[in-house]
Amino acid sequence: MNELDLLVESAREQFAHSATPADLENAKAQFLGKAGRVTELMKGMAQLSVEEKKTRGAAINLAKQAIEAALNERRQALQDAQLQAQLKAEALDVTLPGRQRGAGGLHPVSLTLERIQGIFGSMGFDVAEGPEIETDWFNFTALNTPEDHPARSMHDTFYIEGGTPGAPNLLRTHTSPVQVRHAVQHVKQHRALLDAGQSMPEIRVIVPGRTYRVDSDATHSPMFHQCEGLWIGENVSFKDLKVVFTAFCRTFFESDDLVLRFRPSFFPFTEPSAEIDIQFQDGPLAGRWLEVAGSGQVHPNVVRNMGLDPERYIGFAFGMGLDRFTMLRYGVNDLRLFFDGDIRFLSQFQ
Ligand code: 2NL
Repeated sequence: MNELDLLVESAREQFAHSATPADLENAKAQFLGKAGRVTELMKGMAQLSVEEKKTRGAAINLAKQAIEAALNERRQALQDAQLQAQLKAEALDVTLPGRQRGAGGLHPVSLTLERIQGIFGSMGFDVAEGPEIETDWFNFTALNTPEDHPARSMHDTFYIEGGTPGAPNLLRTHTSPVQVRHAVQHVKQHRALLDAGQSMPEIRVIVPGRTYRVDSDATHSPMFHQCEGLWIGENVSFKDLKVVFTAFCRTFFESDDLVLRFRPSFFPFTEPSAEIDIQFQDGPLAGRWLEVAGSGQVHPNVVRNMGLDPERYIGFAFGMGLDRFTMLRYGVNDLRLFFDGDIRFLSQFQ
């Protein structure tokens, strides 16, 4: 092997030993750089004759081209290797199972509300909603609640900023104020009929929503859910209340032989008033009386505050705790479970 072949061979070897592009560029400089071996050989031709220069120059050029070819080959190989390594490192295993995301579902209290809305909807009740921050008027005064009623004390009601002197705004303690708002709107809408002495369409509505009272233990939460109902017309009686609420409870609890008891009671906004108790005939609660709602014939003062003549319009109202209905239906014994947000509890209702 002549000197030039050895040089090319040595370049190939060095290039082959260069493991990175930077190593390779260093190796290249040794052969093709300004002070490299090929440049040296070129300089070494200075003393040669013209003829000798021709053949020597051609030979050196061939060697130089061979080295450049070897260099490019190695460059390409390193690039390929780097790409392969990157592809391997960034490889996606498309056969791995995806990350599971649960479907989620409705909260048990929402499930109860959906049931209640469905049942009352089938009996022709609308659903109304309204503000959780209320005025003293809609929450208490319009509902015939006297100034000195205990419900109005700081002890029972969350008062907040705003309102008028002596009548601060508050977090509604029941959803009744929304029924008053709904009735007032309804009456306004049908004012012309009423003024003409004609009949207005009946008010038949349920109002579900969050309510607030200063109270907290295993069966009371400062925020709880209520659903109230109101039916007002020219000929709506206490009997209708019994029929409607009995049908509702039997459907809700899927029990045709469920017995209801309307026990005399008192509320400022109804007269007469009754607590509604239910009794299951079988199952774990069989024979026990359970209080599930308050009810009564809407007080004439409340009918008047709705903008209606109590001599002509009459009806009934009721109020029930959604949380309590949910506890009864699913056999849950601690109300706080509904508000802890523990997925192990909540997922049992899906
Ligand atoms: C209870 C008691 C009740 C009402 C709510 C009502 C609403 C209007 C007029 C008259 Cl607009 N009354 N609501 C009546 C009686 C009882 O709820 O213990 N609820 C859980």
